[in-house]
Formats: sequence, structure tokens, C-alpha cells
Amino acid sequence: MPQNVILPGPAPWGFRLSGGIDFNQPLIITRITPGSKASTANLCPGDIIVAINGLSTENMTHNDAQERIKAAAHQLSLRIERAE
Ligand code: LEU
Repeated sequence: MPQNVILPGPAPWGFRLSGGIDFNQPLIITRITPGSKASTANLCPGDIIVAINGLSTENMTHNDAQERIKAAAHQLSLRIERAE
């Protein structure tokens, strides 16, 4: 079941991404910086980002996703799917 995670701004959020439509892969969190906002919000490596600030990532390239995440100033809202 997807869940919404809200990180209070500003960046840095403290995570790295892989994938995107240009890689034919889902957008996946690959690394969490210890002590970061992403870590406090309990994001995990392997989490799939299905929406960024309410916008589906289905057709986003890797760079689109990075730019949308960087553009979030006030807060970053991620909808994630996690394998149980
Ligand atoms: N590395 C960035 C940060 O931690 C996120 C990236 C996906 C743009 O703020």
C-alpha cells in the first residue's frame, strides 16, 4: 500500500535516486544520509517514489524527478511504495 511521507524544507533532503522512464526503471531511493531529513522521515533504500508533490512519477525522466525534488522549497511530499 502506498504511503505519503512529508519532509519539511528546505533541502538537502538526504537521499539519492536511481531509475526514471529514460532508464526503464522505477524511481528508487538508493541511499539515505544518516541524520538527514529523509532518515528522520523513515525513508529507506528500496522505496519506490510513485509521486512527487502530488505529481505521478510514471512518465518522469531521472532528471525531471531530480529537478522537481530540488525545486521543492517549503516541503517535499513523496508518495512511496515499499515492499513488505
Ligand atoms: N540529493 C538530493 C538531496 O538530498 C536529492 C536528489 C534526489 C535531488 O537533497
